[in-house]
Amino acid sequence: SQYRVAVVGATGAVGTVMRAKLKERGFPAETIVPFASERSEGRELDGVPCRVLSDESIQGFDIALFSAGATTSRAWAQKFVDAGAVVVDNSSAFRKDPEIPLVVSEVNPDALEGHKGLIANPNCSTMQLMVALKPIYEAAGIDRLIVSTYQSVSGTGVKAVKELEDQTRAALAGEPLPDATIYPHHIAFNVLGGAGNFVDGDDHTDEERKMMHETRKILGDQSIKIAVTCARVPVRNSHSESVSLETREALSVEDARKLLENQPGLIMVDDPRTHAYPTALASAGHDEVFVGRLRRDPTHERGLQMWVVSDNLLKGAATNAVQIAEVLHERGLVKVPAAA
Ligand code: A2P
Ligand code: 11C
Repeated sequence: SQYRVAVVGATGAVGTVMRAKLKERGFPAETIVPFASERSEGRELDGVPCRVLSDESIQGFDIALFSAGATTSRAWAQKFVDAGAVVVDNSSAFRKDPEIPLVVSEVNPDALEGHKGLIANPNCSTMQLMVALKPIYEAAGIDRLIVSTYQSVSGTGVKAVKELEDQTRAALAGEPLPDATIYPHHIAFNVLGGAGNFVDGDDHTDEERKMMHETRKILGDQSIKIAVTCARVPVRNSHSESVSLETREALSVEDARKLLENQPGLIMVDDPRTHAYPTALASAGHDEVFVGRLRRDPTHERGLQMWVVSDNLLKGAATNAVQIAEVLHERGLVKVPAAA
């Protein structure tokens, strides 16, 4: 079958990659129609003019991939569903809704069965963590998790990439740095110890809360204890994560390594003798999640530590959204159930 596909947020950091991945992976699309804001109306992307969202313009699609921010998703995703399209939404708008599947394609694809038209794509930092935790969780359970992230600026969008570049250029030229506009501090030559926003006086950022909530939902285990610090670093692409975990049952480092080596979508890069471990630069442009530094936590007999890196625009966002569309296609789930 050939699907009519809409990409909402098609000019953005993630939307651009969504369009490229649909083509590169050979998704059976008859048309790929880009949607963006009024600023981009009529601009041609791959020869197709960008549309603005309206009750008329959204008719006639089978699938819509959304990455235009939570406000746009809240306003328009359900309207696409009502018009007959299955929506895979990359924003945070619907992830917490217990009725809406939150899916990492290699981790919990069965959650797609019985969907009601809306499917949520996890946050990028959670996404890569899930691929690395899944085989360990299945084998030995996870009692406690401590994660520190080192997140790239492309996770914030194209404007943040420009802000990093502009500040870096000014700093190298010995000029005063342009004011920080996207982040609360300068990002060039800096590390920001609270990626995301502090909402309503919370002592965690929303980005940290997402990882805590989404991890438990995707692994289907509310009893996992999880502590998170999310940091923003002056890196263009790929999030890196220091992960410490305590399994429920005994699991040797050797067995954990075998499990990770057999996990689809995951590549081990781990040889201390040659300084081989994943880096942001080396992982950028690849669809996989890369894991290295696997070792025993010397403070806990069931503790393991590892370093998890992945391109946040690819597996962390666009690739997984397209993989969800592929699973929907393979399982005959590209259809919106009739309203009850
Ligand atoms: P536009 O380029 O016309 O502003 P990023 O995540 O890189 O910041 O990109 C955000 C994406 O969401 C862009 O494609 C942007 O389009 C799109 N977008 C923002 N607001 C709207 C809106 N109200 N309706 C549709 N698309 C929107
Ligand atoms: C970041 N993960 O790197 C975020 C961006 O909930 O989809 C994506 C926000 C989201 O800042």
